[in-house]
Amino acid sequence: MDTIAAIATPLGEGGISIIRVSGTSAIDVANKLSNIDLNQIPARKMTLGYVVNKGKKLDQVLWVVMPGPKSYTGEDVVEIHCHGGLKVSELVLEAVIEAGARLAEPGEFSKRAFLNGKIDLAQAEAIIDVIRARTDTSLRVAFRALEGELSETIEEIRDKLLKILATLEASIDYPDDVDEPDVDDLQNQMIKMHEDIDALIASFIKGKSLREGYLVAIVGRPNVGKSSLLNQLAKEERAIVTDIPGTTRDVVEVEINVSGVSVIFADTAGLRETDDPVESIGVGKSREYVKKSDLCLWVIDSSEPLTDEDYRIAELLKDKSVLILLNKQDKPSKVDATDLATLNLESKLLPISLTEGTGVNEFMLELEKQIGFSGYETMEEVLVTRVRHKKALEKARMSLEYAIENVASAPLDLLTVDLRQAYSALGEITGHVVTEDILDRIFEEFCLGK
Ligand SMILES: Nc1nc2c(ncn2[C@@H]2O[C@H](COP(=O)(O)OP(=O)(O)O)[C@@H](O)[C@H]2O)c(=O)[nH]1
Ligand SMILES: [Mg+2]
Repeated sequence: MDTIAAIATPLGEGGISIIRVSGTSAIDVANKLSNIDLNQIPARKMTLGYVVNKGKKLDQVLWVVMPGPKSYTGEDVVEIHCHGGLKVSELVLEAVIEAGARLAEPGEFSKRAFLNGKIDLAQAEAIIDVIRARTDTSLRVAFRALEGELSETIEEIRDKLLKILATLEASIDYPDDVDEPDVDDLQNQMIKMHEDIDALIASFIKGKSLREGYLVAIVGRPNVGKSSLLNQLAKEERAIVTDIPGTTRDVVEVEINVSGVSVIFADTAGLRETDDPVESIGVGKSREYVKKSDLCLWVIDSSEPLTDEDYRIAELLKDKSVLILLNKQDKPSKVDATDLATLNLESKLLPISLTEGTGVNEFMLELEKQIGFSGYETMEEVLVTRVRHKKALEKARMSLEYAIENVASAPLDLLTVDLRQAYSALGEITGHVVTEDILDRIFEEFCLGK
């Protein structure tokens, strides 16, 4: 394949910067710029030298030559470790391009690693998850996927499917020599596979929040204590708290690790009808956050009776998962259980006083229960973290369901059609079955130089 190059380290000032070159002529291209013969230096060891361009020394560097197939991409790879400055890495990259390499597209190194069979598609996706992980738990999950845990689980199911297919096909092709397979046995095997796939699909709820993080919108009327709640969670004054309704106009986001899950808490403008143009934009944003959030914390001022605004909020939150915080418990309560029942929300109610700090621990425990993720280290469960994987599993499950339903009545060759579909749907996850545009979409998300 043609030779590609990119800066593999983040752009900025640092100790070193690595320019990575990969492709059929990687060593030849790099050799044009090296003061030492890169064909003669020991493979996969660092050798001190210079990058020399048009007779001028550009930088003192460490050269590393990794001949394929024992390299990240499976092709010949050269790494140039130069000083970690913006200009110097830029000039070295330019020199490499002038010497005959092409600038790599985002994720192109990893794409080549996939195309050359160094990693499967689920592992390639795990690489980007390792890089993007924000908490120890999400890092563990991504790393286990990179080590091939998910791929192995999928391959095991595919192997079983293949065995069944082979048995069925043998009895279709050689009806005189091979007995018809036992229907009960076939059905049991398929039911077991169906259960395994079901469990994987069910793990997506947890897997998704671990990989993508979680968005919690703090909503409610003005002046109920939303910003006070955000500050309490952030353990610092992140949002302005005053007794003037309409203080918060823009959304203030704080990221917090809630037992392994990276959670963004968004403090929003109080929901009310307003003539103030700035505040009204803020209220519009609050509504958007409600829509895109995974959980809403609805703060209610229990020292004031419910208003029409509260009923409008209840309407807005109707299809969301909601925790209701009855704040200002230090003051005499004007809201009772009967009032709250009229809101028609089946949400958990938590009494709290943000100024006194009462109820805060109970609230944190409830939050951890709803979104937290502890004990992953010791867990055997393989997690599905990507929509792409979940969709493929659902496709496989559907084909398997057809097969299970029809196993007793349908002709054998019809059964093989369903099973083959399940087999190929699962193959999409590991990349055994993949189209060019799916590949492009996956590697587009990567950073340059990876
Ligand atoms: N008495 C009492 N006042 C509170 C409590 N929580 C917040 N407040 C006060 O309520 C007012 C509005 O708080 P703020 O957090 O700005 O509310 P927001 O408009 O919903 O963001 C401020 O004066 C807070 O000090 C509480 O638990 N008890
Ligand atoms: Mg506020």
